Amino acid sequence: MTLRTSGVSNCCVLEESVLTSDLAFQMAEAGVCVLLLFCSLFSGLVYYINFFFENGDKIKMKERPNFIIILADDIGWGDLWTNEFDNTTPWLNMLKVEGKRFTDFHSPASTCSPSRAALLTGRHGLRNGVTHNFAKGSIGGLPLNETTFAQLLHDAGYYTAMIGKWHLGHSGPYHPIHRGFEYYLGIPYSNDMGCTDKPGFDLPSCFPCAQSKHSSRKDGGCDTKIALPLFENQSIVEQPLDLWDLTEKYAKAVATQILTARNRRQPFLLYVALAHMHVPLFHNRFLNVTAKEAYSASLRDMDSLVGSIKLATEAFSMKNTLIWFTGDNGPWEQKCEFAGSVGPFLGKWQTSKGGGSAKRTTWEGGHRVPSVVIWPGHISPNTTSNALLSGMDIFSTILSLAGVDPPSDRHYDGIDITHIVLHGSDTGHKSLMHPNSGAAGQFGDLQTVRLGHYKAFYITGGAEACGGGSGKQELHDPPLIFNLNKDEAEGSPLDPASEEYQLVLKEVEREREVLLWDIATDNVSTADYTVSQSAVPCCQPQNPACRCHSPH
Ligand SMILES: *[C@@H]1O[C@H](CO)[C@@H](O)[C@H](O)[C@H]1NC(C)=O
Ligand SMILES: *[C@@H]1O[C@H](CO)[C@@H](O)[C@H](O)[C@H]1NC(C)=O
Ligand SMILES: *[C@@H]1O[C@H](CO)[C@@H](O)[C@H](O)[C@H]1NC(C)=O
Ligand SMILES: *[C@@H]1O[C@H](CO)[C@@H](O)[C@H](O)[C@H]1NC(C)=O
Ligand SMILES: *[C@@H]1O[C@H](CO)[C@@H](O)[C@H](O)[C@H]1NC(C)=O
Ligand SMILES: [Ca+2]
Repeated sequence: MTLRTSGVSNCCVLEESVLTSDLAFQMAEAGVCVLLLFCSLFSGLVYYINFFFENGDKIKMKERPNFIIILADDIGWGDLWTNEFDNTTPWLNMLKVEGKRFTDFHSPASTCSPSRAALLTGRHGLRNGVTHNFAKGSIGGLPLNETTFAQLLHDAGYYTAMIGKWHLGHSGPYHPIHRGFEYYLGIPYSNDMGCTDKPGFDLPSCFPCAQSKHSSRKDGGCDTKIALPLFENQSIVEQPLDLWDLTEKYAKAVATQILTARNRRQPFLLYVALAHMHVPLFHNRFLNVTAKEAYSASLRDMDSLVGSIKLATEAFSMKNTLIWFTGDNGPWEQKCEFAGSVGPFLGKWQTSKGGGSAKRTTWEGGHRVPSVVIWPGHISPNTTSNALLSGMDIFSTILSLAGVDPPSDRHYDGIDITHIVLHGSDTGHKSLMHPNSGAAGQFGDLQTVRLGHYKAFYITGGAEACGGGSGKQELHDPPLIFNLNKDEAEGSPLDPASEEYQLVLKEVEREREVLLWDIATDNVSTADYTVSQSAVPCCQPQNPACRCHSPH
């Protein structure tokens, strides 16, 4: 079978002849953006497709499943599978219909670095040492004696690659290439931590990168001096990167990595940490949208990238692939129309005092995130679980499915939920603690406790709201307790004199003591948060804005 393409129009002919009508129909639904993305994806890969067909269709993969973990940035619970945005996300809607959706799933923290560290290690920040965000100039990162699921799967024979945002220390041995990933393409931290030549939508809006030493300026957190770098392995291949073709680059890299694993006849782990939905927002570069439409255009762009990841597994017959999509924390409310939706989880007790109740807080909007998992033939399609779950469970669950044991000289907070994923059980965590993530208290301290459908706060505090206000930190002894079954908006705490309150309080205290004691007697790590100018990624220090271009 020989396929040839020369540009978009031929590419679309290729699709019609190769794809089943079912898939073509789904793609039509997903709209022009996906088609274009898909075309550009495959126009670069026809060589590989030729190679693949000529080498025989029936390459047998080992029994162990492939894993693709897709982590969105700052996405809101209400951004997916709600009426508000349903027309915007056809591919993620398809994931929901083909897989299992989790409605009570929580990011391990409500800000980037701690959430990602806990996802990769299955341990709270109090154990793995990462309790707040790393900076552009951080010399440290996720402590080196913490073990990521990528290291464990790699050691067990998996091909491992990461595409996207790391934010766990990029300097020296902290770079993803030393933390279990054989290949890396992505940005070392958030996409607002450096300028680009064509800035995306942000508040305040940012200037392009400086062109000369004299034109550099600083404004409202936007730095025009250090451009956002794109790394491939340990090399900066583009600085500043072009936000507007990042989606396409990531889509191509995903397909190439899947093919690499296939050619090596190894099961694979792909960790795809999207730049979407963090500000600055960007979208398909063929669209021209207003600020008001920027969020949904970006959401659609993210959805098309998820679609091309799914299509790549199908196009290369990698049916034995589990894809798990979730988010790292809730919406960044302070960014107003450029922030996502918390859905019904309004955190009313907090907002009535003037603070924001999403990202950086332990209100539901801060850490309850969308989550769905598919694995054709293994996970019942179109099912939902309301079990209390955490992003840390991904660690224990994929290791269990791969038959890999994590190191036994430390304790884990994630649980193996294969019984929920595969067998329809609905029993998750009895209790789950949420770490302080910037809005109140010491970073990382576990002062918010979920117990069944109850939630207790020993400390409250608001993040900055759209328009500026932020609620003051308040200690609560006895804690505020909400019944989420009756009050998902966390508006009115239970009466401390009630029998219900007293029963819940006893159990909350017990669960919290057990966990804190367990952490106190565990092997825990400490992260180095020292900052140095020398650690800032800069391809050409003598150039304004650290500019350089890749050779290709
Ligand atoms: C990235 O590193 C891997 C592993 O060392 C290597 O196989 C691959 O060729 C590298 N890719 C690039 C573009 O440097
Ligand atoms: C985008 O739309 C605006 C308003 O509709 C228009 O003024 C502008 O020229 C358009 N830009 C491009 C590049 O088409
Ligand atoms: C999925 O489940 C929902 C709710 O149970 C149902 O309304 C819908 O028709 C199902 N969709 C498919 C494609 O089976
Ligand atoms: C901590 O590490 C030491 C040395 O590796 C080990 O002997 C001990 O059992 C570990 N503690 C826990 C709680 O796993
Ligand atoms: C990491 O190393 C430090 C210092 O050697 C040690 O105290 C800690 O227990 C180690 N962490 C783990 C998880 O083993
Ligand atoms: Ca984030």
